[in-house]
Amino acid sequence: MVSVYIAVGSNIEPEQNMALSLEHLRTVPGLTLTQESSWYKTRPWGVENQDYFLNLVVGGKTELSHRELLKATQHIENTLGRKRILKNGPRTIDLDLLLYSDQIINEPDLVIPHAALLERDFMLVPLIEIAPSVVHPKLQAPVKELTDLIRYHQILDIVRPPSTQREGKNA
Ligand code: PH2
Ligand code: MG
Ligand code: MG
Repeated sequence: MVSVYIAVGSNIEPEQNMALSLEHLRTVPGLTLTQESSWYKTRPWGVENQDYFLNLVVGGKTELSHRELLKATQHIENTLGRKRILKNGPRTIDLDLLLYSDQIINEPDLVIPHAALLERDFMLVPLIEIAPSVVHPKLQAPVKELTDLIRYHQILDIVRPPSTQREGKNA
């Protein structure tokens, strides 16, 4: 079993699609989610003339390989109607693998740690919220010490507090 951290983002019916994607992630065989960050309302990065995003990060344990996990997340994206029309454009759901164990992976379609993890606040801040001491495998430092590397400050608001403080968490 290894630890994994996944970033979730949406700006098409984001409340609904974030909730749906979490439900799907919880049903992936071989993956157990253990942590969910707050939900952050964020300004769109890249293509600015589009609706605001919701972003969060989940943490879990998995016995899947990184390829199996990528396949599972892509399947969820497709199930939720993800269309790849415009780079950085509107999306129903985007599932990005941020960290997989302490591994450094460079494959044509998968780079871990995620190449933008440190520069985008909507990836790093929710990760720090749930796993401040997790070590970035390239920089060999706890992620909580890497906030100076953020280049894009897109977070506007927290729209939902951490799930551990939410009613019905254990329901
Ligand atoms: N994802 C992108 C492009 N721009 N902006 C925000 N605020 N949040 C995202 O998740 C995001 C983005 C490409 O994946
Ligand atoms: Mg992305
Ligand atoms: Mg993606």
